[in-house]
Amino acid sequence: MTKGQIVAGCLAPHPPHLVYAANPPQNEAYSEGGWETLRWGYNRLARKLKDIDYDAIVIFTPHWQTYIGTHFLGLPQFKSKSVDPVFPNLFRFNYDLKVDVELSELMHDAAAEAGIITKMMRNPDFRVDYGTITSCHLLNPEWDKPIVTISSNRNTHYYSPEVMVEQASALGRACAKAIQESGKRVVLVASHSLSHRHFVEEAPLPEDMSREHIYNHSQYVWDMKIIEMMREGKSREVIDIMPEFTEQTIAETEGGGLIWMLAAMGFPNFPAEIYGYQSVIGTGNVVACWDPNDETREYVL
Ligand code: 2X7
Ligand code: FE2
Repeated sequence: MTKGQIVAGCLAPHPPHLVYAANPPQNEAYSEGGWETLRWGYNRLARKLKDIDYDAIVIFTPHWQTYIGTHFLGLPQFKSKSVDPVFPNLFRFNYDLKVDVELSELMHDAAAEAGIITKMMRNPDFRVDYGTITSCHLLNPEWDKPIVTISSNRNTHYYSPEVMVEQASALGRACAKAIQESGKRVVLVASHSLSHRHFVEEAPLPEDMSREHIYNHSQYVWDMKIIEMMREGKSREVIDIMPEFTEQTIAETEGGGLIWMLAAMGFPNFPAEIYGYQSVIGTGNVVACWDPNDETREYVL
């Protein structure tokens, strides 16, 4: 069997606002639009992924929070309604998704072998988190590929951001090994924002773009620093300063997604493709892709 491989790694933020703004038939809320800079960037990345031959999406989300170990979706189908606990006015999404259980089990086993505490989620009534649904919907609105969701073990809060770097890196290495063994071509997704201080009052019309801006300038400067390093191919250095970035901007990197993904990709030293940066309720969000193929990697923005 030919070795499996990671064919792309995406940093894909999941504010439910982006799905709300796009008005897909699965979502019950209705909007007049909004956050086009991010949504158009997502559209472009989704078009790129259509041209890549791949078997499954593996997504790591900070909104499936597990306190004992790392959990993996473990049934072939999950179907329900996902309601955002903070924004039920924006996000009530009817999903019906397929899981690559074989790949999920291989990653689970490789992680367990590496000494990581793991569990397969086999509860048919389990409600898939809105991070998974938002990022997967925006990257693949057709939902025509199976996915695997990996939970975020709360190392940052239970221990420290430094421990998260160690743990999420070990998980990334284990997942990469499992993907190689699987023979499959896989897209990895780290589902999260960058800086994460946000407003505590919603505008009367959530999509009123005259109200949208980054929460504060220091947060913006930090986000730009991280994005510049991504562009320069300094992914190892991004992880080195991640604990400080996470603490200074309360960044959603705390969940471990980007660390996991870059570790699985062997800390690439080629430039990330940048598809768009915009704030959502004051948080900083970038859509980015690491394309390991020299022939197809682009300078997007
Ligand atoms: O989960 C989120 C997020 N990460 C960023 C912005 C707005 C809402 O939800
Ligand atoms: Fe989030």
